[in-house]
Amino acid sequence: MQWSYIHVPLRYGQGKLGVDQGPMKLNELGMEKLLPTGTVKQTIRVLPESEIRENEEHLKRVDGVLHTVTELAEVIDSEIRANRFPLIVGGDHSMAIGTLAGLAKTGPFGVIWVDAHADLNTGDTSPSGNIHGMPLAAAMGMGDIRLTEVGGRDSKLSPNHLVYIALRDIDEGEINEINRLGIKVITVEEVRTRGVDVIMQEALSYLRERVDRFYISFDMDSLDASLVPGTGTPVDGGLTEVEAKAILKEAMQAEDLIAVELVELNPALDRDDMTAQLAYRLCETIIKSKENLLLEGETV
Ligand code: DIR
Ligand code: MN
Ligand code: MN
Ligand code: MN
Repeated sequence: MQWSYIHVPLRYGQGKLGVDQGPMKLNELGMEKLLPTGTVKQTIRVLPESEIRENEEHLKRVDGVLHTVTELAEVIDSEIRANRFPLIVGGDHSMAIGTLAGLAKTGPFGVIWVDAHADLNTGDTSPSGNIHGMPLAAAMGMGDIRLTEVGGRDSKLSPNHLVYIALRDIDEGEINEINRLGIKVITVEEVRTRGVDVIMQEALSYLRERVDRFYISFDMDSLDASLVPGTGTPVDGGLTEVEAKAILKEAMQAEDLIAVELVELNPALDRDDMTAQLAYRLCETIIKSKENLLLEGETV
């Protein structure tokens, strides 16, 4: 199996400068060395600042987001068809509109969304107008047509094909939708009291009853605020590094995992590169968990 390493230096889905530098920062720390030989590397294009209009109150910089996610959807689709395993690094979480749309082109799939936030807002419910708080709504066909139609008209994701982990800062409109749609939520408290093994087995069985493949999207703000100054919206009460690594490891060792995404590393907000170093260590877990499994498999 070949890896596909995809940079998405997108920041237009939120208001803070610097999140576009996340992917390059990981490279500076040595990502290239971690990636197995034969990895296909590419960077998705992002519109220059000069082409961005800042005038849309409830869907900020939508043209900038659309440009990049439309291209990302195409790339994800072709990488999956080429039988490669995408590791997608961002960039803000609005990029997942492209990932979700791209994956949907090859059929149904499940999602494990590790995040402090539900990212289930629409332009109507969003308190911020930032599109990084909207990717899951867009994938489910809710909200502005420009976002829901990325990669085709059909809905990309069914609400019961989604499991949230580490959710703890949810907007009112999102709470209503989570309840209305009956979306599965696993809190940090549950991760801690029941253990990562148990909650991951539960999440995977839940998805496997419904779909035969899944992807994991990991927002750096799922970690506790004390660990991640270098993310745009840190929230207290989050995961420890050990818990995050264990979640990623269990996901990576699942044979039905088809892609992994790591988002919202903002080096400009960071303190002594601590968040970047942590993101790098998570990438190390991501890559090694799958590679060791492949090596074990190969020696049998
Ligand atoms: C908030 C923040 N729910 C919003 N979302 C963030 O603007 O919609 N997502 N930070 O990662
Ligand atoms: Mn690059
Ligand atoms: Mn997010
Ligand atoms: Mn978040």
